[in-house]
Amino acid sequence: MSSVLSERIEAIYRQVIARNPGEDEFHQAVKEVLESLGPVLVKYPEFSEQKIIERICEPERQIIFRVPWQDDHGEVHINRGFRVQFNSAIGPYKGGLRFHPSVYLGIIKFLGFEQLFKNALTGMPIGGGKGGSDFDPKGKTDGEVMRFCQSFMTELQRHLGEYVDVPAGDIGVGGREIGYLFGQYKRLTNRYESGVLTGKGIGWGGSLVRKEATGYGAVYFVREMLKARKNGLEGKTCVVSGAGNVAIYTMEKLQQLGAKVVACSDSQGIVIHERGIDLDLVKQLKEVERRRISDYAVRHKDARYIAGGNIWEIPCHVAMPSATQNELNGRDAKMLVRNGCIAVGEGANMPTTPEGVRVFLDANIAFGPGKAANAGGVATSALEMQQNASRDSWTFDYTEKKLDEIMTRIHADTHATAEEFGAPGNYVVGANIAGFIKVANAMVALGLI
Ligand code: NDP
Ligand code: 2IT
Repeated sequence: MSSVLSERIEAIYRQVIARNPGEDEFHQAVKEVLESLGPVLVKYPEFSEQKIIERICEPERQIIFRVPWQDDHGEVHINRGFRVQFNSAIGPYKGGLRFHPSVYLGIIKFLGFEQLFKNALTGMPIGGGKGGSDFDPKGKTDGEVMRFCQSFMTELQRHLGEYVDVPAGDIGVGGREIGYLFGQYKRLTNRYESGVLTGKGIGWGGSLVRKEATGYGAVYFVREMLKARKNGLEGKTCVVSGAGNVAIYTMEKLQQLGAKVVACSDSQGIVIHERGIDLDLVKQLKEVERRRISDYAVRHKDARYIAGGNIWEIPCHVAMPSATQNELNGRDAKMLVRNGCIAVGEGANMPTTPEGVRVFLDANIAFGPGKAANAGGVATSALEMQQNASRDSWTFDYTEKKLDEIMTRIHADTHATAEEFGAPGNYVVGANIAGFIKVANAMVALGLI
């Protein structure tokens, strides 16, 4: 990169920090993308003239609202709701809702920023957005979660629509929450507008494979990375962090493809089961009983539970961080490399710190960044929107085949883009550039809006 160019990109980054103080995760996500863009500006001078990077870093709209609700004892609680509508150049805003006590504007903005490039990579007509709340669903009754979701949607509904903004799930938002949110949207608008939310139940407008899609897709991406290196998943030992939606279906597909998953986790600790994780039990504990992963070791005496343990200390060939941002740091990455890890696929959004990413790239590990590797979830959301628009529902096999094709194509695109821009094998550069170019071209075509 010429020094003039790097100075220009540096200046843009400094401006992002100044305009968005205290939003560390957003700064981190922006920095990683900007670091990839030097060669793009050389090839496409119109992107500089039109100030595309500056515009892309500024969300189109940011909505923050009060969410009052009552618990089962009649006590009043007030949470904060967010929706950041980041970019609609290639389609309506699309992206999940996160309910977690750590949520603040910086988290939602980082997720929205990642989302707009990820969505472009899917090849589907969806823009980028993200939302959520600092509400903590843990320990709440179904009634409390329902009342919270109804209050949240009472405000959010005015900003949504199948051609406007289409939320889905993320941490703390699964099938139960999408049901309550959709019910309230339907009641307030008096419209059965199926395409306004994705991740719906199969009996009321949902798509088969959406529940499995993020995890399955991430494994397909790893399969493709290994294939490019003349290797495969059969017989590999894997470690998957988290025990939520993404982690569960990552483990399921790894097992289906002949790999052995020896550990998973939740925010309290890790469980190690050398003969292979019993996925039916994880599903029962997490999807049905909503319990802690520590209970796994209560029911399987030959499994080990370590409270507060570090899952990346467990030797494995393939690591799939599938819990949350910045859960795998430089030290963890070094340990994984030392222990023989050959591939990392990010099921979560930005789970690896910048230092960790550097370690993996320097060690020539096959590293699939979240933007590319976890795009299968939102891609299948777009397939759900297609089915809703045509009032159709596809079979599991047909939908899964489409997901596989999309992930295989995202791998090929990001691989080829990395090569074209002088960084062969670097999927971080490949994903950032391929996603950016699609959005930037649309923004140029649509004029200064
Ligand atoms: P879930 O709520 O289903 O599961 C989240 C899992 O991660 C739980 O095991 C949770 O443990 C753990 N976790 C959450 N926050 C933390 C934390 N701060 N520290 C440690 N562990 C934590 O969410 P999903 O599986 O849907 O999401 C997981 C990741 O995947 C997120 O980064 C999300 O953005 C990303 N993602 C999700 C997609 C989807 O379709 N759902 C699509 C693409 C990416 P505990 O229960 O103890 O809190
Ligand atoms: O991070 C993500 O891609 C998601 N949480 C899924 C978004 C979606 O709209 O399906």
